This record gives sequence, structure tokens and C-alpha cells, in this order.
Amino acid sequence: MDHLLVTGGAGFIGANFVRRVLATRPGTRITVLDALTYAGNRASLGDVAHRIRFVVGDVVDRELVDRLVGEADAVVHFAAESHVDNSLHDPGTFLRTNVEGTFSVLEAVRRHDRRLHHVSTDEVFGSLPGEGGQRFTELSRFDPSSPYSATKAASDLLVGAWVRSYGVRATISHCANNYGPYQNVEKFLPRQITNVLRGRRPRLYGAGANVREWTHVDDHNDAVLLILAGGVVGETYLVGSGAEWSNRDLLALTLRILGRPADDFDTVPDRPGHDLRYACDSRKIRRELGWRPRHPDLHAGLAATVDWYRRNEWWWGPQKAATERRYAAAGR
Ligand code: NAD
Ligand code: TDX
Repeated sequence: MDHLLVTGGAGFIGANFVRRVLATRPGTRITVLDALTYAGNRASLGDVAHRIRFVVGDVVDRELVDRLVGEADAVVHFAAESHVDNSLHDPGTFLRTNVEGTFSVLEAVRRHDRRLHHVSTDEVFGSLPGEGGQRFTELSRFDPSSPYSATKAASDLLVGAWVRSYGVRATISHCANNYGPYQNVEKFLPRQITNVLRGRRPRLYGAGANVREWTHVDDHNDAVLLILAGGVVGETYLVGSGAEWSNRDLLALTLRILGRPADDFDTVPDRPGHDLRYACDSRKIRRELGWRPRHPDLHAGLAATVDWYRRNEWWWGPQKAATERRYAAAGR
């Protein structure tokens, strides 16, 4: 894996992935392919820009993807439209990038016989009941609720079919909610943190009873690297820290870290089709590849993340007003 092609490398998880590879495997060459949509930010790689090749381009562009894949040894495919709320208003963009974009990557890795890791989400499995402690496993059936998760599920099915029909060497991971630096301010934690830093009240959807499993972005990326190095072609791996929090409780913790009273937030109308609970059974990747979260303590990880947003308003400030205008238009 001397030369990695990282699609979506200017996004939240992709940029952290690039940084992690540069820090832990300094000999690796990296090409980032990113369309620099509203979610892509070149500044997330600003201080390491001289150590990578950055190609601004669309993952749906078959010719471009074919050339870049041919030049690399392996591909890590992060590029996607990633926000559920946006998918409710503009599903077409999600179909194009998430489905057609994955098709374009698959055709290129098929032609050049390159190793592919496809980054997916636990949202493809739909919602778990609030009670009973059930978890998604590698055998759970797809039951997506949103246009976002339906297009991710479609892309996963394409990957599986290309493995079986064409012998493409691909693996898939499904991770739960990530947190950490460089996450777009549209997402739950950065939105609430930056609201408080800007003197606005956080916004909780509905009663805040929805439960998410929070995994530090570096732990997710460690899992991706382990799968690339030792994962079995054709297999899928679920990744999750085990840290389950209701949105209400996580918001209370965030407010505490920020020194604000626990009730200093507004509730807003709930998200349509809002999945109640996600949780991954990650015993397979722990057992087979030795993955362990290095940031199991959400409180410590969240405090470090809050600190990062405090120190890096230059990074998130320019996105904030436009994001909140979009939320205001949707009544949230
Ligand atoms: P993000 O929205 O922060 O970043 C996505 C990146 O993809 C951006 O840099 C954007 O410019 C780029 N992109 C979008 N459309 C493109 C196109 N047509 N061509 C090329 N580049 C394009 O997303 P993220 O949170 O970093 O998520 C990365 C991947 O991980 C996604 O596939 C997502 O489904 C998956 N995932 C995310 C989470 C999470 O909690 N954020 C959890 C599990 C899985
Ligand atoms: O302002 C908010 N208030 C609120 O209560 C926002 C933005 C969200 N929420 C709720 C909705 C969810 O229950 O917080 C929870 C987390 O919301 P998001 O950050 O939008 O994440 P989610 O919908 O759970 O999806 C995330 O995890 C899985 C990522 O965005 C996906 O890309 C990933 O696949």
C-alpha cells in the first residue's frame, strides 16, 4: 500500500484519515480526490498539503477516477453526501454521489485490479428498539430510513455484487457516529458546541431520546487501516466504541464541559423518519483484527473536541452562518 487514493479526503473523516496515515505511516504516498462541496474544506489539510497530492474532482467522473485509481495501489472511499437532514431536502445529490460515485470507483478498481475499502455507516440497518440492548451485527438486514442511508445501502450492495461477480478485492466497514476535530458544523456535536461558542442556544430535535453510539474519528480510522492491512476480501466489519448516549444526555454533558447550565437549550421539531437508536456489535473486528478504541472515554474525547473548536474558529467560523440559515429555513 505505497500509494493510497483517498476519496473525500477533504471531509471530516477523510481529512483525519489522511493526517493519521501521514503521522503513523510516513512513507505512504497519498492522493486525495475531493469535489470540495460545501462539506469539503482544503484548510482541513492545510498544514500537510505539501505532503500529499490534492486533486479537485468529482468521484462520478469515470475517466478521472479511472486514471487516479490506476496510479494508486489501494483506494479508501469516503466521498459521499453524509448529512441525513440534507438528504430529506435534496435526495438527488445523494443518489448521484453515493450510488453513481461508488459505481465509478468500483468500475475503476475492477479494471485495474486494485484493493478497495468502502466506508459505510450503521444507518443502513435502520433503527433499533430503545429497550432490550439489541445491536446491529454483520448479519443484520438492510432497512434504511432516510434517503442518505438508502443510498449508502445501495452503494454497499454494489460493492458486494462487484466482489462476487467480478472478483473485486473490496471490504466494507459500518461505523456508528463519529466525533472529533474538523467535523462540519451541520452535525450534532459541532453544531451545539459552536452555537454555545457564538452565544446561541443548542437545538435538540424532539425529546432528545434518540440514542447514538459515539466513536472517536481516530478510532474509526484505525479500524479502516486494520481492515486495509488484514481484512478479508468480501467481508464487512462493524465498528463501534460501545459508548451509547441519548442526545439529551450528550447535550447535557456538552453543556457541562462548556460551563453552561444543563437546561440552556431549545427543542425544535423532530427529524422526519428519525431513527431511535443505533448500536454496533463490533466483536468481529475486535476478535479478528485486534481493533480496540483508544478513546473509550467519551467525556475526555468530547472535552478535547470542545477545546479544538474553541481554538479553531478560523476553521469553522466561515461555515457557521450559512449552516444556521439552512436550519432556520427548515424550522430547526
Ligand atoms: P463529510 O460530509 O464531512 O465529507 C464528505 C467529503 O466528500 C467532502 O470533503 C466532500 O467535498 C466530498 N465529496 C462529496 N461529494 C463528492 C463528489 N461527488 N466527488 C468527490 N468528493 C465528494 O463526511 P464524513 O462525515 O467525513 O463521512 C465520510 C464517509 O464516512 C461517508 O461515506 C459517510 O457515509 C461515512 N460515515 C460517516 C460517519 C459520521 O459519523 N460522520 C459515520 C459512519 C460512516
Ligand atoms: O441540531 C441537531 N439536533 C439534534 O438533536 C442535529 C444536527 C442533530 N440532532 C440529533 C439527530 C440525531 O439523533 O442528533 C443525532 C445526531 O445527528 P447527526 O449529527 O445529524 O448524525 P446522524 O443522523 O446520527 O448521522 C451521523 O452518523 C452516521 C452522520 O451524519 C452520518 O454520516 C453517519 O453515517
